[in-house]
Amino acid sequence: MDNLISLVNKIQRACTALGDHGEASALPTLWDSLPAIAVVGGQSSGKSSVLESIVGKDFLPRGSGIVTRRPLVLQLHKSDEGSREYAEFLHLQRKRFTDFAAVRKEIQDETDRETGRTKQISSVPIHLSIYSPNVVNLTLIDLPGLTKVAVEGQPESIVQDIENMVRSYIEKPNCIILAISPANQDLATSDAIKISREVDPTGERTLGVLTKIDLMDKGTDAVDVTCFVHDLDAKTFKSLVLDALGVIMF
Ligand SMILES: Nc1nc2c(ncn2[C@@H]2O[C@H](COP(=O)(O)OP(=O)(O)OP(=O)(O)O)[C@@H](O)[C@H]2O)c(=O)[nH]1
Ligand SMILES: [Mg+2]
Repeated sequence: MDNLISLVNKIQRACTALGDHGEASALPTLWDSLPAIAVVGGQSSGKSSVLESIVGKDFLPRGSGIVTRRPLVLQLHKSDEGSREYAEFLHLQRKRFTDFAAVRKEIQDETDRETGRTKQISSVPIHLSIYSPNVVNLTLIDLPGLTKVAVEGQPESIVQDIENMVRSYIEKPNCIILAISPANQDLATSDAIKISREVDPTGERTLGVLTKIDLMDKGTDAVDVTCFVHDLDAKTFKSLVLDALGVIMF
């Protein structure tokens, strides 16, 4: 299995180097047949924060407004116990980053190189590899958040452009979807659930993730929120969660 993951990682890097990153094209792309795990959700729902929690490091640009503006393909490589953690970008191959604050800065700078210092987006992914004894071998994809209106400096088409880009990643049958919804909003308004239901109606490859549990109103119960999605009564749902099925809460 480890050999297979390592092979997929190599092919993914080769695809990016060759400019094949799932853009709409008349020809089928190799990128489209590779397995991936992608986060989707509304802007500022906490997608990048969830990926940081999985890696256990503070290294992604986070904050209010549009933050993630290019897809980030994050490859995690488990290294030998006791070895030093470092990060490497595909566009800066000779440089090893051991300071993760510098990794965040490079992601921001590399985003600006493609889009300028604007609020615009680009579908050209940034490739980042992290080598650490504390990670599992996985490839995760961070995506820009879905929005409803264009803000100053953005073209009118941005809402549809982001949706098309997100869709191009998650509609692949071999993409596992981490559908991120903030728990302090009604789940009936969740962009993540809306789009993931469209591309994966049976929920076979979708995992719901609730963020911002700490910001829920006093007296509200996260289990009530989640029962809505699963159409279950609270007791059944609690037993399912105990069996570690369905929902992760950050
Ligand atoms: N209190 C609280 N804040 C959170 C939580 N998760 C994320 N945030 C904050 O919410 C803001 C947005 O988080 P991001 O991780 O940047 O959200 P995102 O979905 O990646 O945003 P975009 O890339 O702009 O779409 C940041 O200020 C985070 O610190 C949470 O569980 N609790
Ligand atoms: Mg983000």
